[in-house]
Amino acid sequence: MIFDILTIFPDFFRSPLEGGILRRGIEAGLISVNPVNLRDFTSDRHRTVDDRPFGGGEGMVMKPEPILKALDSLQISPLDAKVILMSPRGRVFNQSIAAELSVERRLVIICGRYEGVDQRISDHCVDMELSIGDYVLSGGEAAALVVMEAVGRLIPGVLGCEDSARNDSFSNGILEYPQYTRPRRFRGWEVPPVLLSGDHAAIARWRRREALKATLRRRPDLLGKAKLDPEDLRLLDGLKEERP
Ligand code: 5OB
Repeated sequence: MIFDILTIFPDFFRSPLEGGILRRGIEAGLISVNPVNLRDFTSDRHRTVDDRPFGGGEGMVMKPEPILKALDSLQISPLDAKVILMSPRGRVFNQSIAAELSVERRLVIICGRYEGVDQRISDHCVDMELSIGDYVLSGGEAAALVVMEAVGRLIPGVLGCEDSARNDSFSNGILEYPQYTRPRRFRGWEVPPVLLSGDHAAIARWRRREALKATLRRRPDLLGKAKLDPEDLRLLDGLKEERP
């Protein structure tokens, strides 16, 4: 997978690419990241990438020319790449969009700044606008990093087998069960005894119930789409009874 990142802050991506999952993918030759500086595609002395909005109003808008020139320089064919604009107006990113994008050969990610990007870029050059949630950011760079990490780890071979099995936990649509490690007793706080019992079936039942309980209490919105079997539904009925 090639990630081309169009940004006025190419250095923003330096240290995140030097460690973690993206670095592993890069070293294994499965991922390459190409930060493209939009200022390299300006032709004035001040390397201007923004201008005042037509119609008046606060703030500045990203000019279309540098973005279009940067896109042209990549010589992408529409068949082997998707162009994504990071924007608070986009579809809200989630695990199923990450999975959808992980099968692409190349993702071009445009990071907006200022009050936004000239709409003609969206209308004529972009395949998908993505938001990472309902909050204000000064630019799309941090959002682009989130997308790269979530997509990158789904590319076959990027994670070790142990980690890739753990993907399945969020993919079945509910929250994780709580985890504990040594010591058994810490400042008087005990680990749930069932986890020390050696009874693997009992442990699996306890974990499923705790996962359902956490989801019901914290993220009931997830239960509508989750893959639940009849035993899960029975457990949920019990949990709803005991709910404070
Ligand atoms: N806020 N997702 C949430 C975003 C965002 C702001 C962005 C881009 C994606 O750019 C300013």
